[in-house]
Amino acid sequence: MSVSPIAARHKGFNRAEIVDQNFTEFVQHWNGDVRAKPRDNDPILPGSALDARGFRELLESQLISRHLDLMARVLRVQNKVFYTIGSSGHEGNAMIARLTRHTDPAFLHYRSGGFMAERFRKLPDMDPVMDSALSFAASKDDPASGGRHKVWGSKPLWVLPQTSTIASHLPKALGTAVAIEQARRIGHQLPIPDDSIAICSFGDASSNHATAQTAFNAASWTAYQKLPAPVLFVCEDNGIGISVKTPSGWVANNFQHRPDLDYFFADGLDLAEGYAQVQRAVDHCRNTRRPTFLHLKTTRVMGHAGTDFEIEWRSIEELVTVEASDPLLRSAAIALASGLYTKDALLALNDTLRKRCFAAAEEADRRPKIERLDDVMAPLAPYTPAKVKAEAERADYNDRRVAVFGGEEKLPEKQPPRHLAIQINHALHDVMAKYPETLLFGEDVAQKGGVYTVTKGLQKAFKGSRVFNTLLDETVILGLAQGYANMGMLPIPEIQYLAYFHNACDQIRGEAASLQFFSNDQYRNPLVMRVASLGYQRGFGGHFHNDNSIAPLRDIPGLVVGCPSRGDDAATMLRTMMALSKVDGRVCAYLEPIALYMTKDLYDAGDGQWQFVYPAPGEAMPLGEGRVYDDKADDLVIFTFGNGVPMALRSARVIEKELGWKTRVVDLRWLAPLNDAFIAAQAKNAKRILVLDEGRKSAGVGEGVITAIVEAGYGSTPLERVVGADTYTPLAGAAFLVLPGDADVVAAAKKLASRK
Ligand SMILES: Cc1ncc(C[n+]2csc(CCOP(=O)(O)OP(=O)(O)O)c2C)c(N)n1
Ligand SMILES: [Mg+2]
Repeated sequence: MSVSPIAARHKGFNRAEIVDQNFTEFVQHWNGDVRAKPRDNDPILPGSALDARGFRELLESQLISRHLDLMARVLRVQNKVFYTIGSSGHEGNAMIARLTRHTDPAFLHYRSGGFMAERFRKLPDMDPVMDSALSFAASKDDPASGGRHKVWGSKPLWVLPQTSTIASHLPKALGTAVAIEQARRIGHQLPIPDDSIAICSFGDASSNHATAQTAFNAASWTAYQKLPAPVLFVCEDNGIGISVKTPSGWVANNFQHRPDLDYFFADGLDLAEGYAQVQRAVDHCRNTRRPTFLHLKTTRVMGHAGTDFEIEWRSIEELVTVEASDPLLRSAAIALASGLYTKDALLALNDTLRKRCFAAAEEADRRPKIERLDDVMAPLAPYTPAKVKAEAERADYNDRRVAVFGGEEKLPEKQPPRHLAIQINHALHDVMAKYPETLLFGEDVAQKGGVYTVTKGLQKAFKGSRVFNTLLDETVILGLAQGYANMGMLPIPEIQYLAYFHNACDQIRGEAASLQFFSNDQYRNPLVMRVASLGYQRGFGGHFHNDNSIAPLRDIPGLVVGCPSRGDDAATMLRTMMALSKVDGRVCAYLEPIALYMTKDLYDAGDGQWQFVYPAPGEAMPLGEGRVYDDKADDLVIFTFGNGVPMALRSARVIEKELGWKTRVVDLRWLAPLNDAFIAAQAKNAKRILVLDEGRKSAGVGEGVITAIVEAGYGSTPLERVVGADTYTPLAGAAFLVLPGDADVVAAAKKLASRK
């Protein structure tokens, strides 16, 4: 590419100013042939698929995007704007917005100013400039995130806000595409037209990310089986990621020949040329319902962000070359050559939009900011207890459950007490009967019924469109869940083992749990993630099947984490989690203690005391409510959960025999958020306290329990903690050296007894 003589004259430090000046000077110095002014419906240039009206609007969208960037650079230093990652060089993505509908859900790259400005045209009375300015200014009035982040997002325009983790939005975009198609098969009414497509844009460097690759792979895997997945992946290739160049030709080379991911190229630097190319990709995706990869050529001017002084690490020649590829220069040339604009008219348009962006930003700066912590957190974890309770206890689906369980007399509440695995299985049948929009999926959950047969029979009862195996990829499983949720369904994804949640943690941490926060609760992705969890398996050893760390779940803002230790609690907790999702849009993690799945006895072999009667619908467990065994006892109070509950109950017997103490066992049941008030109330009259936490010593639940006790003023109560060691769990019997056992609980009680 030849260096623009205009650009070459400018060797200054502030590239934003230079890029801005380049446009003006380019227009002033332009001296090509001018055609007769086209009418609205005429091609903008001979042979172009884009008409003059379309070009005029796209050009305006491009200029709005550019001037928002320029405004941000200027006002950032005045502390009026708090974000400077721009869209300059990528404004051609406006074509994608023009060629799609505002009801096609969009998950966008952070350089989507052009796309947004254009999509705003799809609905009347919307103002891309003011809305964007409010987001740049982190104003409470920002209609996308309420001032929580600079995001591209809009509820009426179906742009689900993205944070800045690159690639993490691809799995849920694919999930949304799959959900659009699956809705029909389960009789679910979509909130958007049936032939919608999901749009997902990202950068060239991001296309290499594992999370992106997993989405491409899953898209191909889907299409390979002739299943529809109408997702339009848009790779905005500017040839660089911050400062690392993408090898020339890599994106085309990497994606051109992927089976079942249909590749299209479009020149995003040239509206007249690129429009038909984008149109081909969009039409292909919409008509064939196949995953489509649109390789959109872009460039990046003005650096990665305002903080990126490219001149410090790139040669001026290179910078000038890049700046010469600015798509706005090409658009200016088209505008002038087509006769649509005179030089004066184009410069006037440029100036008008510059002023409009600055005026909006100054106005946004005068608008209120978030000033109270409560306001920051308001959309993070909405909770309407009365509604949740009513929904969890709602039992108006008797006909459906009778059909599912095979007759009135076969209803699970009419059966003898059973163990955890069976009661979870019953509870799943029940919630799937209750919520026709519920889907259950994961690895091996269908015909096999899961590794532990917990999901046995569900596929038969609810058919393959509602209960199905996914490919082996936790990131995709959780991406699919978000996609279904985005389309109004109530997904129950399964993670086969807790250790494998960690593979995909960001899908909950960075994405699902953050959506309500970053959209000011305008978007919700309710889901209940089931995870086979924790240690103590005797038959199936080793760390990865016995992972006992829930630390990565506990600190995810807004996430609800629960762990039932017995079958009846499992049912009532699941009902509440489903209701929390349905009513308040919450993301929930339901941890199933594997070692208790088949446990039937408590004290002695054959006593059957760890089996419980299935609670009939109508009963539910309030969020945060623990279960207390022997609430009058106060010599010793043991706080625990999961496997710790039967362990504590067994130990209590020994302790009574050996120390004469009456022990109260407190099953927390809900692990996040911890119910500090409940813990304090249980600690209040305790003479001594034991915290029994089967997780690891560091960052385990026990730390939270002890903090709640101390903060409530009971820190002087003699206290011991029995907790797993800070290590991975070894195979075979050695595992039990690592994990707390009955003997450790009794020993800790004796230690308390020996204290003065
Ligand atoms: C998972 C993750 N890793 C690292 C980053 C930091 N980061 C932000 S943008 C970026 C480069 C992205 O380049 P590309 O995908 O080409 O997009 P571009 O900025 O060029 O449009 C990096 C490394 C991030 N946001 N997310
Ligand atoms: Mg890039």
